[in-house]
Amino acid sequence: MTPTYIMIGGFLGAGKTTTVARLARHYMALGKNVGIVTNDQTTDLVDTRNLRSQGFDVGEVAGSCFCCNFNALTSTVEQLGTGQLPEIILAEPVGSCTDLVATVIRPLAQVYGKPLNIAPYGVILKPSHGIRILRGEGSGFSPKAAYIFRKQIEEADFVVINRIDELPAADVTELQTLLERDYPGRPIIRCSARTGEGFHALTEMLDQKGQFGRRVMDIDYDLYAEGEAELGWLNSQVAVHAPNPFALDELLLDLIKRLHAQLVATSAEAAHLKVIGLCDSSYAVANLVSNAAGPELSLSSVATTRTADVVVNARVAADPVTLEQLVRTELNAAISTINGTLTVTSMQSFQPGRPVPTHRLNSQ
Ligand SMILES: Nc1nc2c(ncn2[C@@H]2O[C@H](COP(=O)(O)OP(=O)(O)OP(=O)(O)O)[C@@H](O)[C@H]2O)c(=O)[nH]1
Ligand SMILES: [Mg+2]
Repeated sequence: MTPTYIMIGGFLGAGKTTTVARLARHYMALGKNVGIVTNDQTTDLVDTRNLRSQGFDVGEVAGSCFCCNFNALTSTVEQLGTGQLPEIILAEPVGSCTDLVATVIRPLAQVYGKPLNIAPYGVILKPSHGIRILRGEGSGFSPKAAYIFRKQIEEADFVVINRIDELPAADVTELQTLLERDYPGRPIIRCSARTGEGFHALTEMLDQKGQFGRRVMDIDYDLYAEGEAELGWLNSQVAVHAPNPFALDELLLDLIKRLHAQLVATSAEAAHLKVIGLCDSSYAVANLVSNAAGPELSLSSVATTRTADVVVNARVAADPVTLEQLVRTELNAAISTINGTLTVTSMQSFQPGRPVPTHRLNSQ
């Protein structure tokens, strides 16, 4: 059977990983083998740990985006499954990437050389920043980062308005109107990756066959590179030890609240700040998708422990040196509340470099 490649795009914190996990459960419930590929510009991905903790078969492309290391994407795909490729391959690109039709989807169809069904390319719209960008208001990011956000939608076969479980109905209607105004002809699906509301429409859309993955765009790579470089990127992993058992969920929430307070105080807009804490067989995840939205515990462990590994991934409109200082300070502060000690296993902070795609195919 020819494997199906489903790539779910969208801005940082839009809900890609949550959607991929729900889709994986959906296809597994139908009896299909599923493999997932995650992606980041460096190692220590919260998403990989999160999805593996949920029991999925996950391969990781860490160190560059799918578009800039196309061969790593295909070799990672080939390592999924046992002996043969899974029937469903779910791929999550980096949330600051665009031009993925020309650099990933067309090359998979035209260069890869092995048969794949390529599903329609869906992009998840992140309401917290999206509504401000589509209205033409300040989003907390510069116009260059907003350019990336808009380009992501432009190349989509369909757009998903996510988080309808919490969005006011008037905002959903407004988002739909703004999308229809600026991107006529894109099917729009309204759903909640968290509750599953609207998911049937998403899986039906993904099952469609036809002329998809063909919206190759004109794009200004200078602007794209400058927009990406305005984000500070930080991935770190620390080992926490405490003399007495502590609640893992509370530690993560305390840490993300502290980080949020500092971002607000320094007017550094969060694109996505995510933290996973792992102990024994339990794990918890806390997120901040925008300064206005505030922090939340998205997956609770209900665990008490004396030791945990904590992985922090931060994508923030701030320079990476400032971001690293802030994360180090707040990690120490949060861990001192449990009288714990902290060992930094890894700490990488940087600005994303200019995207230089392995392939860029204009032809349809
Ligand atoms: N309320 C609500 N929260 C959601 C929904 N989808 C995702 N979230 C939350 O939004 C946050 C970000 O979700 P992710 O799935 O990690 O987003 P992402 O697009 O993978 O983020 P990056 O990989 O960093 O680009 C998490 O806290 C999720 O729990 C939704 O439909 N409703
Ligand atoms: Mg993700």
